Amino acid sequence: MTHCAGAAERFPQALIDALGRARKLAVLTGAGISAESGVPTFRDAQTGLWARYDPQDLATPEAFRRDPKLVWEWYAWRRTLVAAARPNPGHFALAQMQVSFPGFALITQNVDGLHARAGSRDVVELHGNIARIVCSAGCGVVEAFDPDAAPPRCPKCAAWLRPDVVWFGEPLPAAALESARRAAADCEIFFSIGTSALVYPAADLPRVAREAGALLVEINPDQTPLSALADFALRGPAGVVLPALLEATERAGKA
Ligand code: BV8
Ligand code: ZN
Repeated sequence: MTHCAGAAERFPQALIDALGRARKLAVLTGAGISAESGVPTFRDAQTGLWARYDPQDLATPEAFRRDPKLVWEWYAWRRTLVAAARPNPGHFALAQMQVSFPGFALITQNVDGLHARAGSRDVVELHGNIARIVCSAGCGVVEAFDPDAAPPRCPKCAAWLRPDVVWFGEPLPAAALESARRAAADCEIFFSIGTSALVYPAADLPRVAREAGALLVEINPDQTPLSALADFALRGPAGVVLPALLEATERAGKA
């Protein structure tokens, strides 16, 4: 069921009723929820200097081995974008939902840390966090390094430092993936918000939830491969739809 939702629009009553009864929600977010904070999505044309690179070519161990300086500078540019960004009403609505619903799991593919900055707790970061810097040879998180080196070297073993994100071809953190799969299997309503549903294994999670009997709600201005599977496809920007949905749920006497 597709629904063009926005602040002025009414939501399907069946969705409001389901939210009124639900105790356990699981939410998966992608780059789209940070679009209204000014953080380019993964499949947006990168702006300026980076317009000629495909993020999927740069977010790989091969690219880092081939040209560590280019990859390090791409992430340094993205870190400045993220540091200048502010959480938007979509992030804040999810932080509010975590308070309103007894069971609420927030799983993100994003590496920008904006959910935590909006007040969400226990965020499951499937693809890591761009603000954390680690040794590429496994010494762990490195707090202090030469700001002018691109990339800097590990103070312990002199290997290149890298952002603590999951590159294509790398496994996701096992604990994060396990907790995301458990939340998806256990929830009554699963939200897929601002993701093109193309990157695995994150893109498996809505199907895990659906097969376990959950209602599937998609919030995205565009169609995705998941839309046909969704019980409710809310067509609109997350920063508008989520606050409106939360308000409609509160008006109906829940949350
Ligand atoms: C792995 C961190 C195995 C880095 C990222 C099947 C099973 C397993 C793996 C695979 C598989 N098939 C293929 C693979 C390989 C690959 C993969 O999935 N490839 C895809 C492209 C086919 N997967 C992997 O490599 C994963 N690793 O499986 O390893 C393994 C196991 C053991 C041992 C060794 C190996 C790793 C995947 C993680 C890659 N890292 N990010 C970084 O950020 O630099 S993924 C990257 O894409 C970002 O995290 C991003 O979040 C993610 C997904 O993109 P989206 O978030 O969906 O963003 P996108 O731009 O695509 O879409 C935005 C959406 O928002 C759009 O739909 C748009 O309409 C919408 N939107 C726009 N504005 C708004 C909005 N929505 C709401 N409101 C708005 N205002
Ligand atoms: Zn090291």
